[in-house]
Amino acid sequence: MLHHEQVVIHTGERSGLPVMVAIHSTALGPAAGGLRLWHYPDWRDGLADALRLSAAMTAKFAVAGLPGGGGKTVVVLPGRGELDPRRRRDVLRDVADVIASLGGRYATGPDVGTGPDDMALIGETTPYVFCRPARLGGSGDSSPHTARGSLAALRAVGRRLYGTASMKGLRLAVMGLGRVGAGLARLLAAEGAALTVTDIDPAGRGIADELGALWCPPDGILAADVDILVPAALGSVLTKQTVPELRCRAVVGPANNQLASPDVADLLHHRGIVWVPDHVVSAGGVINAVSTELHRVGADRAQARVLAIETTVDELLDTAHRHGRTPARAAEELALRRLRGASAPAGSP
Ligand code: PPY
Repeated sequence: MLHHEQVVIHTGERSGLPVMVAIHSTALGPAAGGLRLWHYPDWRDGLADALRLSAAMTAKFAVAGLPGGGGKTVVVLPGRGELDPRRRRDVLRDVADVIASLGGRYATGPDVGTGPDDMALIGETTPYVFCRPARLGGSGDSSPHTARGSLAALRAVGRRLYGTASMKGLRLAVMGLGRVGAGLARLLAAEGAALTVTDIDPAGRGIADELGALWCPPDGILAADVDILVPAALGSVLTKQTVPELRCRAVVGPANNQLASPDVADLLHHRGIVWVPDHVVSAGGVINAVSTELHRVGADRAQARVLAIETTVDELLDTAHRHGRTPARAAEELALRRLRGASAPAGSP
């Protein structure tokens, strides 16, 4: 797509760890995107993730029709375990310094490995942070909104494939029972979906029991005989090797970066499997945060914007069908159209 506008790699004064902020585009508005604290084999892998994830944030805003740009922060954690609380504070303060230095071109939020309390700490140094706890004036945990937005995307797919937006009786396999995955599984169970679920943490079995869902070991879920597969954990589950194993009619979930490479979207298409890009499905969290905290719309209007993901997916599937292309291509074209429109010089035809 486009080149990144700015990438900052700054070794934190306190933690000694490299803080990497990628600003992909501010063509539509100031950039936003979460802070990922995660383990990578090498810091360069973390940088590659920041570059990819920030570009996905640009597309997320553009397709959602919101005036925001794409950014992301990655801090590569050392070793394997969790950071101790003191070290974590140091990292968050270092991140806050870098964000403050960007003067509002970029605001952060939660991502893998971070949550509202981390945002509260960052907010002590810089105002450019979303999803602080409600008691501090933030919009709090974004995961329930991401789950609701994902359900909206599933309704559009349900309508196209089965003629009904209701999840009742549909067989869905949810991969990953973190905050978003478990929240979505709960919404689906409440609506009467037939669920199969998994997580790398065996404690997920407790959630399966609670929801009356079938538990499947993580390595079996991709081949589950279901209507829709719902990736809700870490990325790159769809590869040249795994696509031939799938037995579902659609893959629609909020996990970031589900495709190992962009051409996997074509493999899915050739197998007749509908794949809705993850940045479209997972937009609910950021839509709610930006709408309430930046655009200052009320909770109802923010919720309506989240639920509008259903119409967005409807339109993408329709465009894809009419033009014989993948929904991924349709989404990319829509994003590019909106970005080009924004960057046209004032007064140009
Ligand atoms: C994402 O949507 O992937 C995020 O990065 C989460 C987020 C949520 C709210 C504000 C900024 C980022």
